[in-house]
Amino acid sequence: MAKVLISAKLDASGPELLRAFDGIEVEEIAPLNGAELVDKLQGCTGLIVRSESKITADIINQCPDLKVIGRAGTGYDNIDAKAAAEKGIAVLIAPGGNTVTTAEHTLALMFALARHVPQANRKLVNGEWDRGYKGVELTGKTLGVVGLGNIGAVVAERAHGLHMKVIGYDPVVNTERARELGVELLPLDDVVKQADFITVHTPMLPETKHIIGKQAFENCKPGMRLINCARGGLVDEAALLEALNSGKVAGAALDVYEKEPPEKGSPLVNHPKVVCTPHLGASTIDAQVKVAEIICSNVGNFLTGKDFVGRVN
Ligand code: 9EZ
Repeated sequence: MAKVLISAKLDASGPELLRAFDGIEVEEIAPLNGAELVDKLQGCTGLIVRSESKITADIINQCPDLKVIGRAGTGYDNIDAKAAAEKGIAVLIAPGGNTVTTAEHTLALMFALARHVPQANRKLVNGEWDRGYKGVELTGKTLGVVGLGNIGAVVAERAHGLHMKVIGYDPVVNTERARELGVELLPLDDVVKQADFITVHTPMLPETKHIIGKQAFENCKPGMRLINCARGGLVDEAALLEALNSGKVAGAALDVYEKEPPEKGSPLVNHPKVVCTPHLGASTIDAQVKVAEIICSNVGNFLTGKDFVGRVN
């Protein structure tokens, strides 16, 4: 009997799928860390976590029965996948479960940014009837999509429905795929020069750190608006603050931050030209159901010798 420990709060549909596998026993507990987690993992062949548990080499080395670690989501910064590989432990993610939800949050923030929705809402709640906000239309504007993986591609597709012109930069996407997406592929500098709105959707890599920084804010159109629903480190926050204060950048919509949560009173979070949310990109009921089902069936398939997807190590 294989035992899988779920150290996370998952949508019930996932564990239900996992329990339906022959020969798999499931225990669900709150997200644990350190010695407490090691203790619960003795005798377990599978582990499923979200982002709360840090699966270090130290933990991995103390769990000799472990064969597979599932991450209910897509990023896996909280799992030492290399240390796992060295012990022959597979790390699986739930590819695709968050894609549409995160793309939709990007669009929500783009609309909010274009029409100052949060700022106007705040004033009205505070008893002020201020009709002075002048937004901009999205129709006819150019959207620059930096990173055309799964999420970037959905954003691009939806933006066409809004009658935006979509241009993009991604060194790993070929012209054939770009044509399929209806996106004009350009060097990053040209995307930055031409876009009215820029949205970033790259993975966090050494070469993507501050991919939107001082240089981008120098080269961009005056009045450009920036959206980041991907990773905090992709945008240089100090350079963004300067560009907002100088007036070069008209606004920014942020769901992610270099440090999460940002400092209380952060000048960016409190900036009148910034609309922001606390890393809610993947937070829908629908995505949580999908992610739970994908990771649980994936771990179940792995442990019963069936086809699985999303191994990252
Ligand atoms: C995009 C990327 C890297 C990148 C890397 C991968 C899908 N995707 N996109 C922009 N895997 C640098 C700049």
